[in-house]
Amino acid sequence: MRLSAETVPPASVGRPAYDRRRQAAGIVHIGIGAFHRAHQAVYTDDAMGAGDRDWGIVGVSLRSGAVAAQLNPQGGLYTVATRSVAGSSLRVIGAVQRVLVASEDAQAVIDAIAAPTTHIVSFTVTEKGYLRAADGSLDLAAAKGASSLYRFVGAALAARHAAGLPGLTLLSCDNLANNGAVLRRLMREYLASEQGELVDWFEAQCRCPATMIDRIVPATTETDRAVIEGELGVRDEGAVVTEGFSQWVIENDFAGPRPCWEAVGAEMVSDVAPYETAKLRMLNGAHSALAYIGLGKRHKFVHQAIADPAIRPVIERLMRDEAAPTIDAAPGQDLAAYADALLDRFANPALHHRLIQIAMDGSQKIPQRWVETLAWHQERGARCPSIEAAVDAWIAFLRGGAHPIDDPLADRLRAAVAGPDAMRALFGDRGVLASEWRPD
Ligand code: CS2
Repeated sequence: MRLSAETVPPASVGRPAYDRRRQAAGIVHIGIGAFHRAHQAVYTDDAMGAGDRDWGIVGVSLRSGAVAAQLNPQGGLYTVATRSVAGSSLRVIGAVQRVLVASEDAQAVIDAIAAPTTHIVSFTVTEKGYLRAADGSLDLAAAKGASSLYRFVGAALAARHAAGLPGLTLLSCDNLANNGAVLRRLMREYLASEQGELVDWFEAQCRCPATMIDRIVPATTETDRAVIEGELGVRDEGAVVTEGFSQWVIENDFAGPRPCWEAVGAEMVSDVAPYETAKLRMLNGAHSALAYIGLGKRHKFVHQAIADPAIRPVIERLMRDEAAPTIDAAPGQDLAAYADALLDRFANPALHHRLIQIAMDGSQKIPQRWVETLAWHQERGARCPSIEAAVDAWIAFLRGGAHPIDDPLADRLRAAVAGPDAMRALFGDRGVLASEWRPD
């Protein structure tokens, strides 16, 4: 038996506190992976539970039909399992109404975004999904391709404009520095090239707030599904597993209506940058270091790597002595306490967060996680021994052959580390990740 609207879960399992059938879809979410289901969809479910209405989510997968096959037969329902040393709790989330697959039905995606009830299009398409060229501008050839977010949003904006409908809020929930401004610039570049007549309307009618999103969500495994089936009494193909902690800081700059996410734990602020920078350089920077250093020492999971006495001090220094000083903290933002909390979160043995999952797409992650910190210190004549150790571990990982390199720039990375001076080939003047930071 699959999870469905008819399922009566055990009393300990949370469930939607509102009438799902009466909600219009106010949000289209592009990139409906585990992270969205364990994070933004939970806030939205809470907001509707607290009395907000019509914020159902239409999920979109750009390429694969896997999530649609998991969720559509369950009417969009799925379980979030929260796991810590204190125990596990389950909750059924009802915010997602259905999942569309863009590669199978592009028009349905465009229609969903162009629907008058839609006010927000949110994104978790990962760093590479923004289709940036090496210099940060839009890779136009890729942006015209079949699985480009820009094509769908561009076509839907044209339909809204033609129908006299208002613009939209485009909400990036990916780990990019200045994610809102980046999305705005890239979307504008796409429109300027393909649909020039929409540029002014886009700028006047649409908003792209910045966000800092944080929750550790390992990929769900078959074992997770089996355990959850035991607890739930029915099979849930769409279940996700996560930690107790969750944070969402959002720039309060929306084009139209939005859920009252701040009533259910999100923070609406005028400037997300201090939170976003701290998260990218401390949490994600430490994560990537744990991944490459940990894999080099044959660990499999984050909690194992952080427990290794040879690794933990490197990670502590990376967060406290290298990343934290580069951050211009907001009033009340305590970076030392943040580092303490992160060490506890990494140590959570109830989550089996694979290092290899974090090691993926290094070329897309390392600039905002490590290189900005390296450059900040270099400008002041200082060095970052921990991040430098992490860079060495990345190079060893790329050279090692023990794991396949899952990265959109895999070929260029492989070529760069094949030569004698991998550091220069990666980070030097014309290196794959050339930036303001120069290795010596
Ligand atoms: C991780 C992130 O896979 C990765 O690269 O660093 O997904 C991380 O778990 C999240 O950003 C936590 O909010």
